[in-house]
This record gives sequence, C-alpha cells and structure tokens, in this order.
Amino acid sequence: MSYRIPDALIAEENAKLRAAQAEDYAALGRRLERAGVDIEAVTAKVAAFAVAVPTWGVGTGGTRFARFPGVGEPRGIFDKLEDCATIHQLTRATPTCSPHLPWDKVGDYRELAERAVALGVGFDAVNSNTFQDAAGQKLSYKFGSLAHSQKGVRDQAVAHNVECIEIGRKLGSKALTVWIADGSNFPGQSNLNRVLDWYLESMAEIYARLPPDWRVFIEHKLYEPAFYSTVISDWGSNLMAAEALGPKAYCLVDLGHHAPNVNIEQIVARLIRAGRLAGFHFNDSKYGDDDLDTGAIDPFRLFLVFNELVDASIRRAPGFDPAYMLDQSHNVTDPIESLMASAMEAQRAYAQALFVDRDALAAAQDENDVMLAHRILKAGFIADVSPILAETRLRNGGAIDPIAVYRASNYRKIKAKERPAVTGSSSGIV
Ligand code: RM4
Ligand code: MN
Ligand code: MN
Repeated sequence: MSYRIPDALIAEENAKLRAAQAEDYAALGRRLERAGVDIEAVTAKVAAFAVAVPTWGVGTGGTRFARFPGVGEPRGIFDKLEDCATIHQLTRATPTCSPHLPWDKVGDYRELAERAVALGVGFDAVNSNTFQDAAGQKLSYKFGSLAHSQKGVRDQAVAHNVECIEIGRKLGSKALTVWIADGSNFPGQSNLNRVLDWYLESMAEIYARLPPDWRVFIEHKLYEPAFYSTVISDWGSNLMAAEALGPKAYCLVDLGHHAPNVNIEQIVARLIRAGRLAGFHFNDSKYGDDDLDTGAIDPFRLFLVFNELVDASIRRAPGFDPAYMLDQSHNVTDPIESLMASAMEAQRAYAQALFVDRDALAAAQDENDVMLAHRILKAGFIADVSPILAETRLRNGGAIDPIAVYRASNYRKIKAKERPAVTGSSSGIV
C-alpha cells in the first residue's frame, strides 16, 4: 500500500496552531461584524470554492533548456492521482484533477476512475494534446493540427479530440478543453484567415460529438510555440470561434496567455457579458512566461479577476458557471507545495473579493467619487483573509498550514523510495 499522510499527523500539527487560529478568526469576525458582515457567511462561500489541479502539474516541469527532475516524482497517472489527492487532503480546495491526453492514457479507464474514487478525487475537464506527436502517430503535428493545411492531419487531430471525449465520459468529466499550438513563425508561412477556417471546420466536427451535457472550452494563447501568429491568439478570436460553434462552446482564460499589461479583468468582464466565460487556467507571469505560481507575481491582478467573478455571481449573470483550474509548471519548487500554495492564493483572491462592499462601491461610482470607489475596492485586496482560509481547511479536516504538515510528513522522501528515480533529463514544459 502506498503512503498517504495520516490524519493523525494533520491533527497533531493542527493542535499546535489551533489556539492562535481561533484567536485570529474571532478577531477578524469582530472586525467584520462592525462592518455589518457575518464572517460565517464569507467562510461558507470560501469553503465551497474549488479549483482543479492539472495532472501534469504534479511532475517537475522544465524550460526549453533543461528539466531538473526531483526525487519521488510521479511516474504515471496513478502516482499523479496520489499527489493530487494529497494536495486536496491538506488544502480541501482541490477535489478534482484535470487529465491531459495522451499523457494520462491507460489501458483500463474503469480502474483509473475507481482509483480516483478510492483516493477521494474526481475528474475535471479533459485536455487534448495536439501540440506534440504521440508515439506511433501516423501524421506529424509539426506544422499544425486542427488548422493544418492538410485534411489528413486535421482529421487525425479531430479523431484525437473525439477520443478524449470518450475517455472523459468514462472518467466522469463534463468538458473538453482544446488548446492548439497551431500558428506560424514567419509572415507568409500561412494565410491568417484560411487557418481559422480550417480550425472552425475541425472544431465543428468535435463539437458535433459532444454529449448533451458537455461543454467545450476553447483556450487562446498569444504566442509560443508559434512566435509570429497563433490561430486562436486572443479573446476576440476565441469569442468568434465560440459563437460560430454554438451554445456549448465557451472561452477559457489562461492568465498567462496574454500580452504583458493587458487588462485581463476587463476581458473577463466582457466574456461574462457575452455569456461565454468557460473558466480559468490560473497561473502568473512577469514577462512572456506562462506558468509561474498563481498569485506569486501579481496578486492584485488575481484579485481584480475575482472581483469581476464575484460581481457576476451576485448579479446572477446569465450563463455564468466558470470552471477553475490551475495550470502551472514547477521547475524549481516541489510541485505539491506550489500547487497547494496556488490553490490557497486563488481562494485568497476570492475571499478578498467577497470583502468588497459592493453597494458602497456602486454608490461611489455613481457619484463619480473616484478616490472613494478605489479605496472601497482596495479595502478588499488589503484585507488579511488568512484566518478564514485556515478555518475552512480546519473545519473540513484539512491542515491549518498545509505546507508545514506536508514537510513534517516527509511525503516526498517516502515517495522517493516507493517510486524509483526517473533517469535522464529532457527539456519541455513537463
Ligand atoms: C499550454 C496551455 C494548455 C496546457 C499546456 C500544457 O500553454 O496552457 O492549457 O494544456 O500548456
Ligand atoms: Mn492553459
Ligand atoms: Mn499555458
């Protein structure tokens, strides 16, 4: 039987912090009470917040230069599931994981689904992969996949996505996420409109194969690996595609897939307005990188995104049902620690957005009291909501301090023995 962190260890570590946690939570409760807010209402909302973990995120990532694998890394999807379950066990914020195919292909999906149930995790959106060639694949994706100039390659990419839907059905998923690397490196390499036509044709075939209760999430990305143009480059192209396909197509926002300084929260607001927001791939970035830890670089931006989400949920925006997922690559940290910290950062931004006094904000906006409006919004961001986050974990059987418990458990060292070292090092995102 493979190692799992004992509940007794969580309880033991929690006992050390329990008194301080109770004190901090009570103090915050009193502060909120003065503002007419019931802390329990906020805590209940935060406790209901969930973000999916990407199965590929629990392995050590790399850059295009190198990958430095760590000890005790997962060797396949069954090991990855264990790590995803550990993240949820301690944070109580990540009940599902999002598989990537063919990376997570197995012979028996019933066995995989059963293992997930035994570990207490479910499956979120299935991600297709036509940005690299799978072993034994007939035609190459070197020059594209769903938008390739040759019909045979497009058909192969469509068939892969249809297979992803079939596998996802067996795992209990309800959505397919499609991100393609198709694009060009040189002006003149491809006709900017023709590739979009081919993409839409291919996607229409995939769309036709969606089960009635499924959605398809389209993910745009400005550049990389294509450096001159990408077929689905931005939210405009994404929305055009979703609207061309039909009501089950939604636009997914990966925070790292925009030009620097783009106003992402405004894009989110627009997609909500169009009733087409699929959800998120959370991560952070400073320059053109796309996979740093959520909230590590610009937590204010993350807060502003959640501010739009809370605003939409309060006014019950039609079609608003976003799926939340982390999408990161961990090159220099233990992936489990990064993913736990990131789940908590997403939760934090949500809790901070819940702190904003929305009636007062709307009144200040109507009065054009710029400074007051800004301060009301900022009050949410500067609020220390940590006691609420810790309280939700404590009440749900998780850890007050997940990273401390994880370290105390020696999980990685134990896994290093259970999972013999992966030899060799390759470059690539995962
Ligand atoms: C891409 C994109 C996709 C993810 C891959 C691994 O940049 O963000 O969502 O599946 O990376
Ligand atoms: Mn992504
Ligand atoms: Mn990405």
